[in-house]
Amino acid sequence: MCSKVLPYFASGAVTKGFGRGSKALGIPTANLPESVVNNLPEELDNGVYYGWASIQGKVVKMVASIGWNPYFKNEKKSLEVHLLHKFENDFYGEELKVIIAGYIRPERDFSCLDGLIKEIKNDIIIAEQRLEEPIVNKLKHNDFLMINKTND
Ligand code: ADP
Ligand code: RBF
Ligand code: MG
Repeated sequence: MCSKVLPYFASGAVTKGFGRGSKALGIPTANLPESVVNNLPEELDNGVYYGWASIQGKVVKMVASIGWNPYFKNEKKSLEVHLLHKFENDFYGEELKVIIAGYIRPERDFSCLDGLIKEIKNDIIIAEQRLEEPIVNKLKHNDFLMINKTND
């Protein structure tokens, strides 16, 4: 993985995803709009990443998946973000900003859903650790995440 495009900054309104009930699996993923996905640089390989996100004025850790989700054989590329924070309500339509800070692994196929979920839980452990490293940790203070689009 060539990291010259990292950290990568992206933002957009949270859209409806594939509705496969990833929430039921305990891993809801906020999907970014197609326009954001289509504008991702070629150098940003498909795969799993960690970084920071801001939503509703809060900055939280995140893990993200970029690609075609081989396990589900998607026909559309997606950028899905699982925020490492418990939210009481959905936030469809709200502005989500992300700083994709580092790469974890390529996307893989799995022989069962259980295997995929275990791998995602491991991605979360890796993300939690890497986001504590000083250089990566300080990205959470980046203006990109702080500046609110509204004028209040
Ligand atoms: P969809 O297929 O529409 O993306 P999901 O089952 O993946 O549906 O759920 C994603 C939605 O859940 C998000 O768009 C957001 O509104 C909500 N949500 C609640 N908690 C989280 C979280 N921790 N991370 C990401 N999304 C969350
Ligand atoms: N889908 C895959 O097909 N293969 C993967 O390796 C994979 N890794 C993921 C890692 C993370 C951190 C996240 C948030 C999602 C990943 N997905 C992957 C996408 C997953 O299939 C999708 O979010 C499902 O809807 C979860 O049930
Ligand atoms: Mg989703």
